[in-house]
Amino acid sequence: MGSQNQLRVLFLCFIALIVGSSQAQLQEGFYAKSCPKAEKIIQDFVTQHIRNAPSLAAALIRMHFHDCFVRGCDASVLLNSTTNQAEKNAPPNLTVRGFDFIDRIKSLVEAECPGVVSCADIITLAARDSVVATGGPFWNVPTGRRDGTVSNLVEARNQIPAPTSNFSTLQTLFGNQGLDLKDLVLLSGAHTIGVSHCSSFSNRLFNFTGKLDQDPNLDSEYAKNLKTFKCKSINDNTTIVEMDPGSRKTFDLDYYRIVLKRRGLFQSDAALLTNSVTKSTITQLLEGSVENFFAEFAKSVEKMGRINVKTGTQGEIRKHCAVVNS
Ligand code: HEM
Ligand SMILES: *[C@@H]1O[C@H](CO)[C@@H](O)[C@H](O)[C@H]1NC(C)=O
Ligand SMILES: *[C@@H]1O[C@H](CO)[C@@H](O)[C@H](O)[C@H]1NC(C)=O
Ligand SMILES: *[C@@H]1O[C@H](CO)[C@@H](O)[C@H](O)[C@H]1NC(C)=O
Ligand SMILES: *[C@@H]1O[C@H](CO)[C@@H](O)[C@H](O)[C@H]1NC(C)=O
Ligand SMILES: CC(=O)N[C@H]1CO[C@H](CO)[C@@H](O)[C@@H]1O
Repeated sequence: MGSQNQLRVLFLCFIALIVGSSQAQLQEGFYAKSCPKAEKIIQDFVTQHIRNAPSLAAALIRMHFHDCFVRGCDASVLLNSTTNQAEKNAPPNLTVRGFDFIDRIKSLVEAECPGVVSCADIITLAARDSVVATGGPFWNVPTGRRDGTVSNLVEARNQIPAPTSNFSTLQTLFGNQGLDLKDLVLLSGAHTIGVSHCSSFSNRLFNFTGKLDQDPNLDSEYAKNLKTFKCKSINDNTTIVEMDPGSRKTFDLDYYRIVLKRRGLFQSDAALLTNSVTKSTITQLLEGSVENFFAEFAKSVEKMGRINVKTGTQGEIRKHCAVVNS
């Protein structure tokens, strides 16, 4: 190596040092020294419990999405309301589940290494482990997120897409988070697992435009079936419906087949067919292998997991995930 090259390398190292110290980054194995067993504790707990309660997997990946879309992935979704109304109490969160589950993981991790592992990383890792436990892809999760101290209902209401969202609203809300149309399609693919309450889509069955009509973009046979066997009235807010009937516990490409058949439960699912880019992304995914979908899905979730993260000295490591440290 010539001395000029050596100098150049030295200079680059120097720059890297400055950048590195002023703005900490997420990194794989962030807890390798400070809490080497953390990832394993989380993975074992998730794997063990999802065997008996597979519906938890869906709850956890959805929680990660709701967390990241409001103030970044900072576990703000876990905070209880105090003087203000927390995200938890916003309409989209009425149906978010798994809070106790995260609390139980947190206490195991705290017992191993107190005050080290953030609630935000626990959600992110548990979401990945849930996808794995339902037969989906594994990916390495960069860690080092810190927990936020603010949770606000109005922000959740404004930033998390609603089941009634049309294409342009979805594009805007995902765009606001630095996510593109490909990410929108891939992340929506998580609807291959889990369930919905009738109330999240019953407008499409009973009163779509206020004339006691049905959404023409929902397959009419399927609508009839839902009204006969599942969602018998517009006031039913307790019955749940599988989003991928027959395989709600397996992570696969079915969601996209369902959407193409116009059997996605939400207007937001149907909206993916109203734009040429998202529509062709769906057909391409279906033409490709499941391995291809897995790799692409993992990339998009990893990207989502980087939204507006707090690192270094920002935020805090909460002691209890539901409350900020005093
Ligand atoms: C594109 C915008 C999206 C909208 C409008 C949307 C909306 C919804 C709604 C309304 C439910 C049913 C809630 C209920 O009634 O119980 C639901 C469930 C679910 N969503 Fe989404 N979602 C979107 C994107 C996502 C993303 C990005 C993910 C994760 C990567 C995700 C994962 C899930 C999962 C796994 C469930 C099932 C939850 C369970 O079984 O408890 N969704 N979603
Ligand atoms: C947070 O709220 C839940 C539900 O209201 C409650 O069960 C839990 O004890 C609260 N957690 C803390 C740490 O205050
Ligand atoms: C999509 O929904 C938004 C919000 O409800 C509305 O303002 C907008 O006009 C709709 N766009 C289209 C193309 O229908
Ligand atoms: C249907 O929607 C219209 C307009 O929003 C409303 O006035 C009416 O009460 C609704 N009917 C039912 C049965 O919910
Ligand atoms: C549905 O939920 C609303 C509040 O969101 C409640 O007032 C109503 O009683 C519920 N209906 C049923 C049938 O449980
Ligand atoms: C889990 C959770 O905190 N759910 C809350 C969602 O918001 C409603 C009020 O809008 C609360 O009653 C729920 O407890």
